[in-house]
Amino acid sequence: MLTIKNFINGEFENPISNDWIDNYCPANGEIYGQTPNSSKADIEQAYQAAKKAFPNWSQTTLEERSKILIRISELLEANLQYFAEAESKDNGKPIHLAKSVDIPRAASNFRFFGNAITQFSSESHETVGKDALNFTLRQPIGVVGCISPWNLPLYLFTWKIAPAIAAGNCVIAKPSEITPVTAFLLGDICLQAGLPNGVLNIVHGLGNSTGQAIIEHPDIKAISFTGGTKTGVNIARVAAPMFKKLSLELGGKNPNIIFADCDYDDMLETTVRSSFANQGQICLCGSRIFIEASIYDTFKNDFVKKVKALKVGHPSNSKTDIGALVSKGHLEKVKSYVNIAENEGERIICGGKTVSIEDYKNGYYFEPTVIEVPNNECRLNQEEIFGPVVTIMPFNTEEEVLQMANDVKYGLSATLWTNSLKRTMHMTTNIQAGIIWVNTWMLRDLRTPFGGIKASGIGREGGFEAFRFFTETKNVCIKY
Ligand code: TXE
Repeated sequence: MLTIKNFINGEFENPISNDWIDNYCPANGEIYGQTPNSSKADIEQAYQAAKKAFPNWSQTTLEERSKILIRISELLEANLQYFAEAESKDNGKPIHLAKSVDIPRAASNFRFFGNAITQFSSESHETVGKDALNFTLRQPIGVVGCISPWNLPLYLFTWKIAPAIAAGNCVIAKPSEITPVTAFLLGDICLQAGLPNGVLNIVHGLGNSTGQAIIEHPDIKAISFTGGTKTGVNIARVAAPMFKKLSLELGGKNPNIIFADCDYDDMLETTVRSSFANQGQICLCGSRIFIEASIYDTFKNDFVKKVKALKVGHPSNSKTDIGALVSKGHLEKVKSYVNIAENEGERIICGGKTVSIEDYKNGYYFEPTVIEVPNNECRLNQEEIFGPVVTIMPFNTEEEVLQMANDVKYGLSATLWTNSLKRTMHMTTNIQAGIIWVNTWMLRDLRTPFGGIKASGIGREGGFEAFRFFTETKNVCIKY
């Protein structure tokens, strides 16, 4: 049985209240670990450690900070197999995905922000005609909170932590209680890399106890959060009276818009990935697929053939395309949407059922599912399912599909398939989303702004945007 501990002031600690949560393995449904359910008292202990570390850390040279972050990155790379196995076991994702995407990206997060901080600079403005010079300082905030979800556990956890500490802050970070293991293992890597005690404190527990204690703490001045929209609403409500800085990356219901003039084979291959990668549990997955009517039937046949060929299996099997969903509760949620589709009379073209895997009968497996919907107003097109379920429907004109793409409360990302430049410009300027991919999906450059609009959140992560979030801006005007 694995016992996960909090990492506070460079020490591994039990929760003060001695309250624990079971940690499940999604591949077989068995309990294999215990996670602290930390309380206010643990958060206070972490806060005191972070507060104590801040004066020195914020004055550490950029070269030194950069060196430590890059060392963390190298240590993650050196332990790739170990971390990938842990991530796959904890989350249910195929091991090859954890090994090729999750852990390499966690390492890249530290390397990228370790390098980027050496290039981040302040601005100066000469106020011509008034004998004055303004300069703008961007100073670390102090103690900040980072809260991350279960779908890309170490990948998203480090996406927040790396820029926060690179910018000179001290951090209290909470991974999802559903996938705590790789965050726990990161503590040891930080010690090996020589990160001073208290700079990063990793505290485990449930959202409504540990998470709530972080957001309610009056001296944790900024919160970077990725997770569900409902949780984001609660965080905004709690944080507003304290004027905390907030970055909220929330849910999505992203359109994947396919025009007949696209590169068909490339589109088909990528659409399978953008629908079902990571069991469809990525906030950027294109879960509403709109296809130009002239190629609708061809697409439907070809797509379904490819989806049926996807292998649902144990995450450790190298041939597995679709692993286990993250939890029993989440499996139930995904299943409930298939029931809704049936009740609403929508056509389930393939999938729609749980899968029983030999020797792992209690695992949380679900078939990749394609549902044909009659309109964009149905619940399946309006609500985030966050699993291996996509809808398809035809459209006739640009205006019609644009209207449907935007007629949803979310605005995270969109994917567009076309070879027309004119159409690309018209669509991309009018789609309501923070991130748009044209003729590709999930092609990431860490310098670019990342985040959504509408119910998908506020603020942008990535590149210097992340440093702007994790710093306070101060302007100084000197009259000479
Ligand atoms: O997310 P939660 P859940 C969506 C997806 C999914 C739904 C719910 O639709 O089905 O959200 O997932 C912490 N104060 N996304 O319930 O609860 C929690 O402990 C402070 C989209 O897992 O939002 C965890 O660390 N923190 C998404 C984190 O918030 C709180 C990824 C996310 O959990 C808290 C995941 C509170 N009161 C789910 N309550 C994306 N955008 O990528 C919970 N938390």
